[in-house]
Amino acid sequence: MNSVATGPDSMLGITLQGEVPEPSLPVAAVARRLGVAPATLRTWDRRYGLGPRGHTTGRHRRYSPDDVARLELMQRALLRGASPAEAAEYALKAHAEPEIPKPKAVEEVPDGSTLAKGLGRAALAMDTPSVQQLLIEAIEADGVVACWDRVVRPVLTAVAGRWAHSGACVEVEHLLNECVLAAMIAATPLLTRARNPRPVLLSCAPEERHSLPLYVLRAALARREVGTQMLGAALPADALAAAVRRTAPAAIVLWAQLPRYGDPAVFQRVPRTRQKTRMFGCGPGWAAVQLPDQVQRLDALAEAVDQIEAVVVGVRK
Ligand code: B12
Repeated sequence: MNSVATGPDSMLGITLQGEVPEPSLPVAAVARRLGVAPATLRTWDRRYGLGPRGHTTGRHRRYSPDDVARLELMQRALLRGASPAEAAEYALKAHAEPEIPKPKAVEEVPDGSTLAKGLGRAALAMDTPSVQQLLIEAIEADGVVACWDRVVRPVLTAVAGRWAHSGACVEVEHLLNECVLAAMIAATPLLTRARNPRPVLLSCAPEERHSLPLYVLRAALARREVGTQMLGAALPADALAAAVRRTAPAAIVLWAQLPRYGDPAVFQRVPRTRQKTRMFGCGPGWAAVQLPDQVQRLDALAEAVDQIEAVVVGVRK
């Protein structure tokens, strides 16, 4: 198991299971990677303390992944017009050596990617432009499902772990939540001609405010030209019934994150329509309850996209 001190990125305690620590790099390699002159690196070290932490006089300088991460933050801040002093201060603060002892819960983030580490760092630094940029890059690179599962969720879990342990980071959770919401809405193509004649209704269970996964699902379905109707957080049961009567959706997806909001009775209150409406229960909030027979449980995003598409438009050839 990795020891935290040598982990590639200790900011949010994000260490990948079984990961081989990245080697440290000599000045020339770091200069090449950042596209700056070696002399600049020496100046940044001398003037701002942005040098190799483990360097001993007389030995060749070697930059650890943490050292390089700080330089990358310095460079990104410079690119955004900060003065060298401001950029250095930001980089040192945003990637400070962890003084706070890390609670066990946040040390292991299975499946976290390099982008996830970058997102964790930027979120903790409350660096909205970098958070937004990283989300755009992740979605462009691998799509909304991979961005959610491999980049966003590991960081949400790490932030939640820190909140559960110390009560800290609520501001980080909210910032991340709003940035992900905006990124997923921006990644949702407007459908003029959806493949499904009747919409897929997406909503949270009554009082349930964890709606983020529904925005990811909507973006993923829209990218397959499956049209949805987003009703969002905490939809009262009678409003759900009214929406079904008015739109006769092909399917209903109800999200419950918290067990206290996973009450199966809400499905019984859905009125029958002339045309059949398939119902799905998604989220950990339904985990501990028996869902009505006509309701299908979906446990993963990718599976949900496939299942819902298959139900409302048939499997794409
Ligand atoms: C963002 C967030 C919020 C935001 C939600 C904003 C929004 N628009 O969604 C806000 C700030 C509003 C919020 C509020 C609260 N929250 Co909150 N929140 C979170 C947080 C950080 C992320 C939620 C999320 O989207 N997770 C992503 C989930 C879905 O990922 P996952 O669990 O890894 O997913 C698994 C499955 O669900 C599935 N999956 C993932 N995505 C998808 C998508 C689809 C379509 C499908 C089918 C499956 C699927 O695959 C995964 C592997 O099995 C979680 C912590 C966490 N990591 O979940 C806390 C968390 C859920 N919240 C918690 C709490 C306690 C609250 C509050 C009660 C706090 C308070 N006192 O006010 C309120 C409740 C408000 C309410 N009425 O619902 C606790 C719940 C503890 C518990 N009992 O279960 C958590 C776990 C934090 C913690 N560490 O304790 N929260």
